[in-house]
Amino acid sequence: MLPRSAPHRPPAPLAGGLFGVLLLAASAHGTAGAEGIIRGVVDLRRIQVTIEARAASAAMGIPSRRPAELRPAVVYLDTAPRGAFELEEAARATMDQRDQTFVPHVLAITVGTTVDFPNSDLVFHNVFSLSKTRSFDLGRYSRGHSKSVRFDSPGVVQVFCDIHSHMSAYILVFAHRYFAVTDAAGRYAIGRLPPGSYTVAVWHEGEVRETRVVTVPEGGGAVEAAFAIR
Ligand SMILES: [Cu+2]
Repeated sequence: MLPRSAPHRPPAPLAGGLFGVLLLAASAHGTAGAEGIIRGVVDLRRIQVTIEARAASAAMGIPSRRPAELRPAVVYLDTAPRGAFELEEAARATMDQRDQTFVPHVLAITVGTTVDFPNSDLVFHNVFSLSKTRSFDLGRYSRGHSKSVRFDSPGVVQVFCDIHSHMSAYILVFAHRYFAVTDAAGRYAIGRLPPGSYTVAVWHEGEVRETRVVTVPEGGGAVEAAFAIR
């Protein structure tokens, strides 16, 4: 069973201040049973070029192993509907260490999720985080071994390797299930939404890049919301 204490916990302070805000949207008056979906594309092309150029010049010889599609955005509701905090089951997720890269680069989970950190490389890694949301240090371990961390507070956790300074990743921990990581084409979809107005936030590489109020009409249905991150 998952703890149901998440909504009563004060939001974790975060850069940007938006992430931990967990307000309840007025949604009880919608058509009974009507559900909507907010979906669209986050255009990351411009910012990816910038990031890759910066990384290439900063790394000086460390080959970039991350094509643009592996640095996805996360789209989420800053205001979650009623009932959003009734998470059904304890979840499990994986962040692999492969080719001296965390895979995936961005992992989005709900509170109470345990993340496994297997080492799939021939070299040792030492996964750690100094994040206020959840700090940990897994120590060094070799190929075929794994350690896990449970995340019980919402917020952003930046993950590093103590041995390889070019390794980094993000884990976004949500107190509700209304979030989506963009796919290789930048698409996202947040479904099973009661009618109402929601603040949709787009996060990318440690920052909230844009927020916008999107309304799911009384009758439900699909609402398109496109974003362009520059
Ligand atoms: Cu490493």
